Amino acid sequence: MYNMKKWILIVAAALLCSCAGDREHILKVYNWSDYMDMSAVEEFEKWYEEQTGEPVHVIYQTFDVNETMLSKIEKGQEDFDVVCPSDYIIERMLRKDLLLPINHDFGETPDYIKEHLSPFIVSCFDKFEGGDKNANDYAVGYMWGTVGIIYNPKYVTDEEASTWDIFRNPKFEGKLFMKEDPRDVFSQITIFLHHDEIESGERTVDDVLHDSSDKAIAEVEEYLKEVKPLVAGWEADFGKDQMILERGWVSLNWSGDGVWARDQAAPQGVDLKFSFPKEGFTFFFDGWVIPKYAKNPKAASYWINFMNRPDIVIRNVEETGYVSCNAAPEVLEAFTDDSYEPIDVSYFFGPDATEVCTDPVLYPKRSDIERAGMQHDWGDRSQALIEMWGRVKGDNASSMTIIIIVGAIVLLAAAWFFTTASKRRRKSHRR
Ligand code: SPD
Repeated sequence: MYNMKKWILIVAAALLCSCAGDREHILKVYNWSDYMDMSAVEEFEKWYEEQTGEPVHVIYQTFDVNETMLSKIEKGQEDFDVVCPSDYIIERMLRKDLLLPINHDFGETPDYIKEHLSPFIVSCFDKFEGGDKNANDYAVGYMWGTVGIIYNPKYVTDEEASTWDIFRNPKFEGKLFMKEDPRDVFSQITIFLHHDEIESGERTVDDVLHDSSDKAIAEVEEYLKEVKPLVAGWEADFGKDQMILERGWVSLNWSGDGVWARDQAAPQGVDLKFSFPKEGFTFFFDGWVIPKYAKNPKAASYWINFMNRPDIVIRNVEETGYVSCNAAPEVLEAFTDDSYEPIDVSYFFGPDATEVCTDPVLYPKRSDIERAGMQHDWGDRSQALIEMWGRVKGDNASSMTIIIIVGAIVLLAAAWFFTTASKRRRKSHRR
């Protein structure tokens, strides 16, 4: 028996060692769901081996909200090699010293990042509030976009969809979808509630977005409690499908999901549009970063570089509907389409791009971008927002719990009734 135990331990230790040894050939990627052409993952494995002579196997996992990803790294210290948080979470990770700098030493391999990253993205990353660190040294933009409203013009007018107030309109009861993302929802609603001050110049969108006071949170809480009875669902990623199926008419959503849903719905005869509400809105930047618990930072920086190779950029944009942070000429060409009116996207592609025929949801025109603001890390105040969200959503949870408990009691009672009745029948048969 003792020998048997000893052998089990030896085999387990050998297995553990061999796994640990393999870790240098494994790349753990943690990305948003529905955020990549998955054939690029396999292609990366081949490309990496060609470039470095070393094999690599990608383990690809997904998340739906920033906070899940952050908690796995911050609290769980999980060893993801490369992850894709949004702007304000990148700031938090910088401030908490959770990131490694990106190494641009690619040997003979071209540096696609430095070659083609949009100057707009670099200047926005310069404004990240990461303490004494510049976000451009620790993060490379992957996709960016805006938060707005996907709507179905069969049921909703352009006028109705031009304001965040649409979520309080009883006409759309049971047809409204809200993002299950406290921070993105908070930001749009607080902009809406303060649009008078923004219009009068008393405050800027940025001032309003920095305001994490109890008062600001209470105002949004009140608005959301009013909205809640009208909402059909709070969704992390299924809102776009609900819109295609016409179960939803209005959805607070990301522009990339707007493009994707619109393009999927059109062949089915469903028309979907995306609006940039008049009161203002936020834009977001999701970027690749290497957490400090990474075990394969070399393959991680090659991954980030590969994600900026123009053909991979184009495939990922086509697959997801989101707009890349990469402004290579091939990308501009791929998304130029004469069926659109010319718009000014020089802020993104450079001074020559003042009249480009491109999709204005994918690449918003300069005047729309000027109405948007960026979200920042709230530090310890983030907790107050999460608590408010819990209070707004909480009633749902308790009524659901009551339904489950009552359902379980009814089922148990029915089971007890039928078992006793059949026992009684069998007894009376025997008699
Ligand atoms: N399908 C997931 C797309 C991820 C988009 N990220 C948006 C982040 C906004 N804070």
